[in-house]
Amino acid sequence: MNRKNTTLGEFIIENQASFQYSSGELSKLINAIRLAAKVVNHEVNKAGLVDIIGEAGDTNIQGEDQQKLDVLANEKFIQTLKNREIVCGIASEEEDDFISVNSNDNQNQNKYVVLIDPLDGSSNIDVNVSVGTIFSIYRRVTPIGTPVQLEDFLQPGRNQIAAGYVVYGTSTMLVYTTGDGVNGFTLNPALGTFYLSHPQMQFPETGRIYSLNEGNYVHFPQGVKNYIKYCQQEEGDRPYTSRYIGSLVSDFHRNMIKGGIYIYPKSSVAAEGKLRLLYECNPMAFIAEQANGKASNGYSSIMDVVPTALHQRVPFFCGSRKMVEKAEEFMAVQE
Ligand code: P6P
Repeated sequence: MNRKNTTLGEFIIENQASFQYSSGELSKLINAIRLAAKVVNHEVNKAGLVDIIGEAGDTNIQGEDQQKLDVLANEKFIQTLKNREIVCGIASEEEDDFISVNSNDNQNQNKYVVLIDPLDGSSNIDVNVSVGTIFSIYRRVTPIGTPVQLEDFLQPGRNQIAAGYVVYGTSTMLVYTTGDGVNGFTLNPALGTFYLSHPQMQFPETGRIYSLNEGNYVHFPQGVKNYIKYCQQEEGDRPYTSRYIGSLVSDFHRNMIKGGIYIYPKSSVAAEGKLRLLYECNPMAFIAEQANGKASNGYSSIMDVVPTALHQRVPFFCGSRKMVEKAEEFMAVQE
């Protein structure tokens, strides 16, 4: 059911049956993420205030050591996910290794692994620019006990069963997919309730916005340079508009609504680009494809990349299908 103003809780229950693995556990998992998102949203929204107070010393008004918000977000999501007996392992941008949940229980059959970027773009916090949380959910491959990195975490993005993001912007939204389209929920802060505000979100087939850090132009591959020049030429619906927030979730979200492409390519200073495959690119790629968009490494689908390391980076081209295809044409020619 996609009735606007349905609450996220009602939506999860009403659509649970449509989820092929429906056993209620994924619903509990999405609910856990919903709770953590509300807690983090509260902290993000008062960050500026705390910082002002924090400048009086290196502790906050409660006398606690002031934690960096991305560390705090990491702890909140991990704590919330651990509390539910449905996750066997968690990987996070903030953790070197994955965290095994209930690792002393060799009969642990909790069936999901979750990979998260708890607060992407956190360097924007102190300049009051929107940031986001990104999550990716897989079914474990090993049948029981402590999860194994290679089998359970290093799965291709094609195996994801759910993915989503929270954007802490002018309003806070949770946008996610379980493989049956993409739906966006807006938080009513007065009630602490997410309401379905953007049912069945779709990327426009094309668009006029391109998002990348042109400050790195001199380091880009020739194909990217040629694509940028294409965007800037005066012909047909071009020149396009350049919009780059420095926060993947925000750039992605705007481009999904208005049409556009986000690019973080490899370069002479970043051999594989900057973004992480497992907890940034794969979840955003799953959402993009579910919204009739496209996500690639400039040559082939991101979700077909077979991961080799938890924090590996990949070049990322993502957005309106025709814009990604055009960028891929320029990447193919340069070789
Ligand atoms: P740069 C934030 O650190 C992030 O991972 C993405 O959210 C963002 O799009 C990108 O890096 C910004 O990187 O190198 O342009 O500052």
